[in-house]
Amino acid sequence: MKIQTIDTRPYDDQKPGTSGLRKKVRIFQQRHYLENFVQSVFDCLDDCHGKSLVLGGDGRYFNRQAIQIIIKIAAANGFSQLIIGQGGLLSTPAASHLIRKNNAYGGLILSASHNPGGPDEDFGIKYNVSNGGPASETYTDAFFKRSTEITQYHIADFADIDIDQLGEQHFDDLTITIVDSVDDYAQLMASIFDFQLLKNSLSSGYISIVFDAMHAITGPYAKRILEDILGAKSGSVINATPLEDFGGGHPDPNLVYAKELADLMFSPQALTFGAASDGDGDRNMIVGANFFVTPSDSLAVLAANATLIPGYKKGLSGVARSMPTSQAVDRVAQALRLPCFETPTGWKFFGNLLDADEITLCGEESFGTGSNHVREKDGLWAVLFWLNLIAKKRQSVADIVQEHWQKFGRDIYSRHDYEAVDSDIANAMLADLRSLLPTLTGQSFGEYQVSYADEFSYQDPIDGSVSSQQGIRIGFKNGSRIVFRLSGTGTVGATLRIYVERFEADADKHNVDAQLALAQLIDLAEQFCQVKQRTGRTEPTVIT
Ligand code: VG1
Ligand code: CO
Repeated sequence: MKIQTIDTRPYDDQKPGTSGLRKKVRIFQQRHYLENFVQSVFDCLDDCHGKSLVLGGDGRYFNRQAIQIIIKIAAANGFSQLIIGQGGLLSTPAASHLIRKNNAYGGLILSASHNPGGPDEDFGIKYNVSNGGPASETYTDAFFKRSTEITQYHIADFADIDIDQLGEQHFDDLTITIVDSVDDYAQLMASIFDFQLLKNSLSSGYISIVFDAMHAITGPYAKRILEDILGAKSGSVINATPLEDFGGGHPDPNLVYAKELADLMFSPQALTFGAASDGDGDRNMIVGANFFVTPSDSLAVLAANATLIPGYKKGLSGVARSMPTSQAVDRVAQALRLPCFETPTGWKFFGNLLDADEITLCGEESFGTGSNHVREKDGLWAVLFWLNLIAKKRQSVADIVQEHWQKFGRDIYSRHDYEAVDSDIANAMLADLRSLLPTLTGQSFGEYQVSYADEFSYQDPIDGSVSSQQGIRIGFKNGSRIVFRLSGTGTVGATLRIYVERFEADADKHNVDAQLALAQLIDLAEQFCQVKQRTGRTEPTVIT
C-alpha cells in the first residue's frame, strides 16, 4: 500500500462541542480540513496498528466523500480492519453497537444529528471509544489541542472503495468489511424486547402506529424492524428514505419540525402511537393520540416500568439524567430506592456510569433516552420500549403517563430555545447572569423564593474528572427550577436554552397547559437574563 505524507497547516476552530465537531459543509470542504481533524484524532490515540475501526454516518450531504477520505487516512495510520455500514450509513446507536460487538478500537460517526443537511447546511464528525460511547472531554480536548499544532497527515494512495457492495475487500494488511447497516442492530433489539408480543399487537392492528423518520437515517431501521419484522402496516414508517438534505427539513423530532406526524396525532384520525427520530437516529419523540410525552416524563415512565420489559426484568442498577432534565426520574428512583445521578448535558457523561454498572437507564430532556445496551442514546430503542409497554399494560400512552403522574406527581416542564443569537450578546448575557448569582439566594419573587443559585460543575464519580461551567441553575424553595445554558451543537451564532420546571402534586391540576402553568417562572427567567430585551426577539425560536 502506498502511503503519502501531506504537509498541512492547522485550523484554529476544530474544538468538538457537546457531541463532536459540527460545522457548515463548506467549512469541512476547505483544503485539508477533514483530513487534519481525522489525523489529529488518530494522533491522540495509542497505536492504531492492527486495530479495527467502525465507520458510518447519517447519510447527509458530504457523507460519502468524507468516508472515502477517512478510509484512506485510517489505512495509512495502520488500522487493520474497517467496518463500514453499507452505503456509508449507520445510525449513531447502531455504530455504537457495532463497536461493542466487534471489540473495535473505536469508531468515527459522521453526523450533525438534528441540524439540517445539504451543501449550505451542516456536517459533523465524532470519535467514539472502545466502549461504543462518545470520547470523554479529556480526549476531545486533546483532539482540539492536536488540531492546532498539526503539520502533516498520512493518507493511503488507492482508488475509492465500493461502499455499496456487502462483503470483505483486502488491501495488503487491511480488511475493509461492508456490513448491512441494520442486521446487527435489529438482532440486539430482538434480544431486549418481547418481539412476539409486539408482533401480535402490531400485525393485528391492536396498536396502530406512525413513525416519522424525517428523511433521515432511521428510515431503513424502522422499516425493517417495525414493518418487516414486527408486521406494522406497510406505510407506517413515513419519510423513510434517507436524503442528503433531509428533504429540506430539520431532522429534529419535535412538534414543530415533525409537523406531518403532529398534525395526524392531534387530529380525530390519531393512531395509538406516534414517534419520530432525528438525523442520526439517537433521539426519540413519543406521542399518543392527542397527547405529547415530554422526554423527561418519558425517562421517568420507562424507569418506573422497566421490569415489564424482558431485557430489564431483573431491575435497574440505577438511573441518571442530565442536569437540565426534569426531576421526574428522581422521584421514581427514590420510590424504587435506586441511585440517581445528575450529569452535565451530553451523552459522553453517562459512559463511565454505564460501564461501571452504576446505572442501567439514562436520559436527557432533549429527546434522548438510552440504556446499557449501547453507549449512545437510542431513538428506536425508546420507541420499542414504549410499544412493549403499551402492549403489555394494554393502556394508551395518555393513560400510562397520567397514571404515572397520579403516583409520583407531575414535573411540569418546558424548554425555550433562542437560536442564532449574536454570540457577543449571548456571552454577555451569561456573564451578567453569573455575576447576579451570589445576590439571589434568599430573595423572593412572588411565590418563588430562591434556595440556591449556582453554576453546575460535575465531578465524575468513576474517574474523578471535573467539568465546570455546565449551566446556570436557580432553584426555588418549592422545588421549581430555572436553568440557563448555551448550546454546544449549533453552528450559527449562539443558542440560548432556558429550561423551566415546577412540581405539581395535585392530580386535579395535572392536565394543565405547561406554558400557562409555567408562565410566572418564564417571566422570571426573562427578568434574570433579559434575552428578549437584549435581542429584540418577541418569542423563542422553538418551545418544547
Ligand atoms: C443538544 C442537547 C443535548 C444533546 C446534544 C447532542 O446539545 O441539548 O442534550 O446531548 O444536543 O444530541 P446542546 O449543547 O445543543 O444543548 V444529538 O442528537 O445532536 O447528537
Ligand atoms: Co442525534
